[in-house]
Amino acid sequence: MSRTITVAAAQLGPIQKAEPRGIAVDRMVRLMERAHKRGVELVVFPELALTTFFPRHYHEDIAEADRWFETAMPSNETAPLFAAARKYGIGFHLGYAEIAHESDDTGIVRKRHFNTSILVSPAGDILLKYRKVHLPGHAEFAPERVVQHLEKRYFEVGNLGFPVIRAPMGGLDGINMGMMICNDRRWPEAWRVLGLQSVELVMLGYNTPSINQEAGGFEAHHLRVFHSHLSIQAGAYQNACFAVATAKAGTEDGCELFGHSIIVNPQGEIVAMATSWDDELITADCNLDMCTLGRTTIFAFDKHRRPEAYGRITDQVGAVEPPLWRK
Ligand code: ING
Repeated sequence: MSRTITVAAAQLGPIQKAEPRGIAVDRMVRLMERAHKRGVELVVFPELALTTFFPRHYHEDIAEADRWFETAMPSNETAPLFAAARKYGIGFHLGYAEIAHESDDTGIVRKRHFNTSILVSPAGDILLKYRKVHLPGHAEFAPERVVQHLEKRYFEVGNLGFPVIRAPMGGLDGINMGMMICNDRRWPEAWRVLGLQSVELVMLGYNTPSINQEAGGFEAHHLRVFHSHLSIQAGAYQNACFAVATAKAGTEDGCELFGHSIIVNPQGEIVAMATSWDDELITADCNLDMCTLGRTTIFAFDKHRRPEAYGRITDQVGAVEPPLWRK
């Protein structure tokens, strides 16, 4: 009997700045109902799925940005999601902005802010939590930008690493599941840390502008979706795992985010793709046995990796200049 689970990317259309969380949660519950009708066992919602992509908005008083964060999960606003999961027997991945009161590296307990995702069982147990490591953008107002991207202002770098957990999901008694968030997908290091923990299913949400917002050079518009798909397909192929990548899409207060959520198999093939930039459910049957081929041949890490040659990957942050050739 193959180890197959039916998964869905539950893509969300735009959430306007003025819209309360309840609007998004209602839309997400409707997507979960649709997922149930299609026999879906695990639903992946986007990054920061409860609100508009608020890092595009500058708050001079950073405390004002707390309005975009959740101080409890579940909460009154998100309880309907957990209730729907229980009602339909569906697990779900949710991205949201998290306020946590916990100690930092100096041991001081303080109010901390993270770009977070959780994996929730049908019973409502939080099986896994991840906090975004690769925060793109900038921390101060950037007047030259078309639109701000202030993730470095509002979030701390995630402090949970890239964890993988083996847990029951759907009809299976154990699946190796891991998460990353948006910009993380562009960094092969993130995929490989998950791959080195035998991940079988990577879940990620994203909010990605459909046009280049930095005045930093030409980039053809069609390459935005291409680069996203390229990163996810490569990550899945090179780590012999499935990936479910779910967009928050459409035009939020005049700023367009692209959709085209995808589900990718361990061969790097796109097995399902959204074609709208609105609420849309895409589904796929994932036979996890497909992970075996890659990780026992080309990507049998224990047989082929040479960590002694990889020192620069963890020793260095930025690139250095190479030595100059001399005859
Ligand atoms: N968004 C974007 C992403 O990595 C970005 C930021 C856009 C980076 C385009 C580079 C190019 O998809 C988030 N939220 O990380």
